[in-house]
Amino acid sequence: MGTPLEEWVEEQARLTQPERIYWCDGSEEEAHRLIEIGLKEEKLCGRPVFHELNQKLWPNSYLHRSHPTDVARTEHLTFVCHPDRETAGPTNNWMDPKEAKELLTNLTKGCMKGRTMYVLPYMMGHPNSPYARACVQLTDSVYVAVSMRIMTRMGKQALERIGNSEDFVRGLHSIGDLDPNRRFIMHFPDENLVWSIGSGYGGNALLGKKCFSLRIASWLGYHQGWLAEHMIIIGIEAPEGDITYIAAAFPSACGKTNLAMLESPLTGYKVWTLGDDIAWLNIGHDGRLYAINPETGFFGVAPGTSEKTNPNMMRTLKAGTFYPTLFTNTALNVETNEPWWDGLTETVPSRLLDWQGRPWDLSFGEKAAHPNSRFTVSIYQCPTLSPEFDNPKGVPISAIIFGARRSATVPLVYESFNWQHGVFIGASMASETTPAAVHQVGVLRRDPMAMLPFCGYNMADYFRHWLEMGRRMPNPPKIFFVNWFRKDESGEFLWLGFSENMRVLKWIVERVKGKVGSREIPVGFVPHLEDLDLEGLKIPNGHLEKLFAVNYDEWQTELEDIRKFFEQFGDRLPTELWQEYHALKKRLERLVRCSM
Ligand code: GTP
Ligand code: SPV
Ligand code: MN
Repeated sequence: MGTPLEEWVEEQARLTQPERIYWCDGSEEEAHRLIEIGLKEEKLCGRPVFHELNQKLWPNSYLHRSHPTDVARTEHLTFVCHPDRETAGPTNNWMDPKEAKELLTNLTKGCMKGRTMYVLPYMMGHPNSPYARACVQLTDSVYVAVSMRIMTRMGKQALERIGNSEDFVRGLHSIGDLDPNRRFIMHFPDENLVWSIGSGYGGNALLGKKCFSLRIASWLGYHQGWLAEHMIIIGIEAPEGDITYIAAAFPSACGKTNLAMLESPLTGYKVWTLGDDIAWLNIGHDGRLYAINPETGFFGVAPGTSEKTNPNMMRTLKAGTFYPTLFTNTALNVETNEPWWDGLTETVPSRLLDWQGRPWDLSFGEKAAHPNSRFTVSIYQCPTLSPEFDNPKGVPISAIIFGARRSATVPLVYESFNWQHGVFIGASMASETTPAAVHQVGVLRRDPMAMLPFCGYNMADYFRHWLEMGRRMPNPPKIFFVNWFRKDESGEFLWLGFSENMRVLKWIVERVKGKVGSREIPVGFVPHLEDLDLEGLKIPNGHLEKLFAVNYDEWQTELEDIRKFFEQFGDRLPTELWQEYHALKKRLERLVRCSM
């Protein structure tokens, strides 16, 4: 008899029938070996899984091209399999667990024939953290194995933590035949199990990330009194040397990674990076909210990343340590053997292969790099990594920011009146969709707390849990909303964004410290314009006013859409959210009466 882990692995091997089973130890030597396998042996669409990039300019970097139908998360193929549909709620795809397992068993039978099954033991969270979880993922993709080693703490410590116990998070992954008709990402929250077949793409295949650390972990958090959130964690150092920690949620491809590594244009201010995608939030013994980032890497959007927009990411990508850096579905500069994407350089290189490896020219009518092309890189290479990153306790959060991509309606920044109003702001937020998932891009959809695709249970219960968390903290963090993406009539961004977002962060920090006042408008508190540090910026006349304008008609449409969204949850929706809804409606009515 083996350990429960060994027995589970054997059972899965009987189902998937791999040619060999390989237990990863997470060592540097092993990473080299896995890269070698990807360069020489393992093939995808008839070519090696990895292509070695210019090692002088991009040390330890490799290019991966995924299957052309497998380039983003597939929300329509992602299911949360609770025993009953109501627990999954109206915003999740649901399947009965028994039915789901039958379906998956059929798809998984023999799917690893002739392939290697990699056993990846890993920790989400620092091994010494009381909040960390031991997990094991099985996969038949060497790209996934290498990616997981960058994104998680892989190896011995996880195995030691599991030992003889049954208490580990299980992930079974196979790329299957990459047929989208046989692709499913299924979650079994009550069994701590994720089962994913038919995709090798990031969020569908790196099962420690969205699948466990958000969908399953949010369910654990609901029962155990904590929160798993789609949030960055940063520390903002002020000229006095003190650091204010902030967590911020934005939907996919709406600016988290950029904000997490922002290089401050304001003298004396510095941003320290702790996380760019996921935060686990626990209430500490002192009644404050503590955040850890369970991951150890960035799986970041390539397009738009450059020395100008995100110099710290460029340094991270080129740091070249013993962690490999992977590029997925970027273009390739044939002359220099470098990765390339829109925005990386001012001029387009003369000879490019597109993300599928085809010679590219402007007449293609399609971008050379896929709009959702990404890099996978270790957080330990980040020059702004906070010295607190490995602190098992996490960092105390003083402010929570929700943000979205809204070309109209929503001001640059506003503050909630209190925690309950802040939860309403988060619960009612919407954002224009991006290429991070397979769907129509640029469509406005409600995306509460940036968790629509990631909350593993009924979002009405999730909102109630948020309200309850606030009641348990004597001084809960202040809640803010930001929108870097508001546009003028000609479709141009009104705000410079990127590093200039520091100016908004500064106001937020000063609000937390009680150093500046604010002005009340119907949606919340906004800055007195003179309190925003805009030194050195040239902002065209009228832009600031437009950035903070509240348009009655636009907000009527907004209210209507929020109402429809909330109504789907029926009686399950906490009454506090309806109270906030009606209060906002009233404040807006007053606005129109005043301006008449
Ligand atoms: P996920 O990894 O999908 O969760 O995305 P993310 O939220 O980390 O988004 P990221 O920072 O990678 O940014 C996504 C896209 O938005 C990139 O193309 C960025 O260049 C762009 N972007 C980020 N911040 C800003 C900003 O302040 N203003 C504007 N206009 N664009 C931004
Ligand atoms: C996102 O889509 O929010 C990502 C990329 O961060 S993925 O890992 O695919 O979820
Ligand atoms: Mn994300």
